Amino acid sequence: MTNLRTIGWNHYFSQQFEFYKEQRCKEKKYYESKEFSVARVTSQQKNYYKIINEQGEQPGILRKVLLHDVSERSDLPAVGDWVVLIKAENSNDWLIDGILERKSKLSRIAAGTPGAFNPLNAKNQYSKLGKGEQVLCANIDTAFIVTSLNQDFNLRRLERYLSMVWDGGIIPVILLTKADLCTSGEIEERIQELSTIAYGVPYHVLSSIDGTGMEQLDEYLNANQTMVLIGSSGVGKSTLINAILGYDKMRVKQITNYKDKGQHTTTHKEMILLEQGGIIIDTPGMRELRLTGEEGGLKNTFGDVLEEIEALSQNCKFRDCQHEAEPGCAVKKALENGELSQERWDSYQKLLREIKFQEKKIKTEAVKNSSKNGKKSNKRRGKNAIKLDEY
Ligand SMILES: Nc1nc2c(ncn2[C@@H]2O[C@H](COP(=O)(O)OP(=O)(O)OP(=O)(O)O)[C@@H](O)[C@H]2O)c(=O)[nH]1
Ligand SMILES: [Mg+2]
Ligand SMILES: [Zn+2]
Repeated sequence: MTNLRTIGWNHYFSQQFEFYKEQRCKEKKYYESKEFSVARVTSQQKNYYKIINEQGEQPGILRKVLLHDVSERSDLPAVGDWVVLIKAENSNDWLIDGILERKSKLSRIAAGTPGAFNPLNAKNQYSKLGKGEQVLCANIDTAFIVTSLNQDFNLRRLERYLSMVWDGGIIPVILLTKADLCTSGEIEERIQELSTIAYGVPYHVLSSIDGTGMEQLDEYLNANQTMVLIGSSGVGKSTLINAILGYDKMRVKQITNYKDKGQHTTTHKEMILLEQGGIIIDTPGMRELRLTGEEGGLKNTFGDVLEEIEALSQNCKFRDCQHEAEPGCAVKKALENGELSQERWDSYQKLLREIKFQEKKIKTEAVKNSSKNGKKSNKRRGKNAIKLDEY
């Protein structure tokens, strides 16, 4: 029998569950005679869910009403969500009635464009939810951003992952894999590069093959938390899980002359329950990384740049200097003499432009939709959706 606490149940959720029941019973007569229980979503493919509770893992069936009620994809359960079940009429089935509020979430814009949701065009209940924010997984404590120390290593990509994780209210930890393929000089170099972008983010140098650094993971693995591994395909996420478990549970790519030639091996998110309590979620390598979220994530990722700019701009000739073409700009000067990293500044500017562009686009769409549908378009959905370059 699974103890809910070992799969992440805590006070935050139990309080909400009480509130949920109360509200439901007040809301509709229908609920008054109902029995409620909770479960955590372990997998999701379209409308097919698997959930786990004290009785073990089982299929999770959405109440039809729920599908009707939601207006955006992100309102549907995602892996890691805690869902409330109610007992169906005239059967012993338990149905998913709703989601408890997420403590954190990892999300991105679903492939395609964040086209406006228009219920009038709905083909069916699922596709009506279109391509907005896609919650990859919910209620995560720690996100391991995995990158190999060799070919995959890319600071710009790491910045994007960091933004995504911060945005979702999750703590990032960077895992640098395949240490066995690098010389100590190369590793030092990588760490040096990393320190220019990931200030204050813990990182660990590992090798799943020869065991280097694996003991550093114990502090996370023994803390009864929900963790997720994200990163490009082939960086060794599944191999790492096998190394942690001590047996080959996950399928990994067999590469004879492994360089970084990984192709997608993991095809869907998979939740692994750790013996000591806690959960680790394996994800397929992300081919595209489009962030949703506010500038907040960006601010965290580029906090050091922002601080520097703020300090420097004290010396700009104009108080409202935009650091573009103004004369006497201290930021421009710092870039010229190398005091401020040009690459980092460019990368920050690029992401910022993308956010601004998306904000504008979303506003225009919102206006269009509200006049078309005669009602307010959903604000949350498109909010600050950023479409980022694909790697
Ligand atoms: N030398 C070396 N190879 C590794 C290490 N970790 C993983 N690999 C190899 O890298 C390849 C890809 O590993 P996977 O674990 O399948 O990568 P993944 O990140 O799960 O990839 P996707 O499932 O496609 O997202 C495999 O051939 C692994 O054997 C490591 O620490 N050192
Ligand atoms: Mg994998
Ligand atoms: Zn300036």
